[in-house]
Amino acid sequence: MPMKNQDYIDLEDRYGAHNYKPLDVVLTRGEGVWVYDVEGKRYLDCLSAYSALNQGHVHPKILAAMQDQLQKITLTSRAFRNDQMPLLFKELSDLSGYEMSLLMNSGAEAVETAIKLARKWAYRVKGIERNHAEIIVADGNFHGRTVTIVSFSSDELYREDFGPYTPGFISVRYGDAAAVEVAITPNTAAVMLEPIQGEGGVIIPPVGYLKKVAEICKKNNVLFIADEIQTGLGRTGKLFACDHENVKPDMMIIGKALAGGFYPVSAVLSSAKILGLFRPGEHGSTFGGNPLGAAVARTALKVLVEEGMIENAAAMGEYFSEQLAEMPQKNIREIRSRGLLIGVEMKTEAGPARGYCEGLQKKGILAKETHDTTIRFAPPLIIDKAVIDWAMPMIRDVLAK
Ligand code: IF1
Repeated sequence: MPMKNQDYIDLEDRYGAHNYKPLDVVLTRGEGVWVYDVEGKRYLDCLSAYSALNQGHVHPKILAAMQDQLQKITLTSRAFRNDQMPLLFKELSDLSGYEMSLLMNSGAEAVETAIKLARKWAYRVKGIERNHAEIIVADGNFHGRTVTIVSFSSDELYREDFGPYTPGFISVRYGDAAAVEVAITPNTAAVMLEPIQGEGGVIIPPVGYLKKVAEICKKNNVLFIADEIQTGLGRTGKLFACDHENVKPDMMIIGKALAGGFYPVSAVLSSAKILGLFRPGEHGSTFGGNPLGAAVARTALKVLVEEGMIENAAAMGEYFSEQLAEMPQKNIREIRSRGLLIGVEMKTEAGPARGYCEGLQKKGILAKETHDTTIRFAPPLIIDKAVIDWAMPMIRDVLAK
């Protein structure tokens, strides 16, 4: 007897830590916007691994690049050099306009890197007394799971049992630039924000917020750090979500789709003045900048740009959101979207978002709730109008129930 969905679920429950509550679908294959479970059922992926799959599942060109690199060399460590990482540095710089970058693996590691760098800048350049640097963050933030990062989370679920906490963070209301200004002290090193809060529920700040925060930072000699791990690399219809306001943060953090879902690659992008502060030995990672990840990321960036995925995200995002807005709205409180990052907040009386995601799953659409009331739709950026037209009647059915 071949194993069924439930057999895998039982094994996972029995032998794996229970730090997740996934939908009960066991995927075994993916192709473009589609995924298939172990019983052969097809689903439209409307989560894209939280935006790590902007290029779609198993993009053939990224696959070829990975297979090619796998046969050459996978890991050198940074004790030696490799011939892929420098090309990725150059291509990242050409694409983003930032002078330099530093490569890590997970998003949380890149966030930690940015925090370390901001503190170092505070002591070495700004002249803040050592161990006194403060970083301003926003209520409702999500930047990862390390102890330092959960230290400034406002979600008790992420934080409660994991103290003692790392000091040096001040959290202010998201979307309120004046609150940032009030929180600045002579010890402020940086302000770190998501341009749109993903986990927070696709919270889009008021127009002008990022611009104002950037100006406040500049005026007060404070670094502005954008966490674009989820919003970057085309998700919102521009390369970076900050581009919608023509804001260029002092540090830009990216991850997820940087390697198209094939491999964990993250990066901090910045100026030579800031990134140049790290001296040999002060920071690093066994796998960071490895040739396999670098080769994969180079191709993942290339297809993102050359195949017009960023423009497609803008066009299809608009179409998807319009279609959602035309549906019966009796259960819907608000639709928030930028490009293909779409949050549908349900009315509280309409019941938990989880139930709607389970309803969508039955129809062959995979979406994930965030918090109790918001359904997030974030398909790969290669989705087309025909697929949206296929999905929409089912989304309408489920959301109108
Ligand atoms: C999980 C959430 C999304 C991120 C931003 C840093 C990181 C993330 C803006 C850390 C990661 C992930 C982590 C993943 C689920 C997912 C998530 F619901 F948990 F919050 F996307 F919304 N900055 N987000 O969104 O990156 O270290 O994970 O590579 O299950 O924790 P990472």
